[in-house]
Amino acid sequence: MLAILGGEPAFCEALHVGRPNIGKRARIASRLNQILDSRWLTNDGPMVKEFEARVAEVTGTAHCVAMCNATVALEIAIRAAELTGEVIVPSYTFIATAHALQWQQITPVFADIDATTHTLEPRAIERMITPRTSGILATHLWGRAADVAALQEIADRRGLTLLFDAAHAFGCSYHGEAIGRFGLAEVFSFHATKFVNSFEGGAVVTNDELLARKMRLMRNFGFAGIDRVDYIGTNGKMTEICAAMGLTSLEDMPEFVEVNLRNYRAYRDELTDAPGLALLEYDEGERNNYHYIVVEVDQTKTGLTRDELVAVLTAENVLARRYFYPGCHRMEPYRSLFPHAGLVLPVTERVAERVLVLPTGTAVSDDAARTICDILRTAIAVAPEIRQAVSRRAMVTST
Ligand code: T4K
Repeated sequence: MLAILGGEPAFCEALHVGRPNIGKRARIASRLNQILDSRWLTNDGPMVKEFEARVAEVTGTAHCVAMCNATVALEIAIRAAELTGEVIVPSYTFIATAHALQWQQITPVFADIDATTHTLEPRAIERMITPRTSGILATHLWGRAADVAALQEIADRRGLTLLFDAAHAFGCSYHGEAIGRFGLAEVFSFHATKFVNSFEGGAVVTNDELLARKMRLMRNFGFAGIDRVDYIGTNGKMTEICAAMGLTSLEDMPEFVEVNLRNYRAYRDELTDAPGLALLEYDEGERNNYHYIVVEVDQTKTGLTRDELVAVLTAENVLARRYFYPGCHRMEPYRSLFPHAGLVLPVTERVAERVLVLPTGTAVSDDAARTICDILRTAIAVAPEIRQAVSRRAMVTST
């Protein structure tokens, strides 16, 4: 019996979305010892340099500038690219994409997404361009590439700079070419919850040498030498310990992909005939990291809302997420600044109400994935009972 109806939870230990992939411990430990022995802990040390070289190699880019996290990396990339005024972004993304602009007084202008890919819809971008627009910052959501060719065509035709938030897309490709090589620059996240992690970390990759040089100055207070500051800068440096974790994660990438792919296929097979649950599929002709298991819930067929299914899973100790609900435009400061933004974001609003992200990664087995699908299918089969149980719970918690 389902836990929400009074049964025992399927899992004793919680299964989280975002549980980190941990590379080989012995390698992490030996790198840590190397760092401690060398007494070089941060400030562009040897591990950071090695990490940058490996990331540039994997992405086939000329320059990689590692940073303390992707949010700072986005801020620095935006500043180094000299974006001003307004920049077009999706609202259906992590809040950092918008904040990185607003933080430096650049207005994020939210454009709608494509209902199938969940990435920026090129025609929606065209509608939002004004004389103040200086660029487009597109997200490769769930690691699936945005419509790079269409975005580049618009950027070229309208004289805009194109940047990519590639936080989810390390190790992925677009038309067979590694993500990292598109637009003026692309930004990866190596946060703990990402496919490849460095505890906290991020990087900008680019083929533009001048931009890379500027970003190196900017991430280190603008220092161009001892006692010499050439530029306004901040502290965006990656530490040696983070680079050590990042290097170890990079070595274990093939294993992470293998596990993610196995889990993705288990979810796909099990959900094929689940009414109202559509798994977002990866194009197996591309390189993918398969790091996000994304399901769209069609309430008219499941008889349950996405949020009711989240309640069912939570009772079973499966901590699914509603990424990226409710959309940046419904969060502050954007909700107050642009109270009517939703009017031009119908797809964003619909997708944000329907998406459910399920656990995967090396902390999750394919058997666990099958059990999760079983729970979902069982819940749908007894939808009226579930609805009652969820509303009873809501009443109890509100009194
Ligand atoms: N652009 C995009 C498109 C992004 O998705 C992100 C980050 C960024 C930019 C900015 O990158 P960074 O500046 O962070 O490098 C999490 C991550 O913190 C965030 O990095 C990530 N996107 C976002 C999608 O997910 P929250 O608010 O969901 O975090 P939290 O604390 O709720 O954790 C998520 C799940 O992971 C939970 O189920 C718990 C689990 N978890 C988390 C950590 C940190 C673990 O099991 N172990 C851990 O160590 O944002």
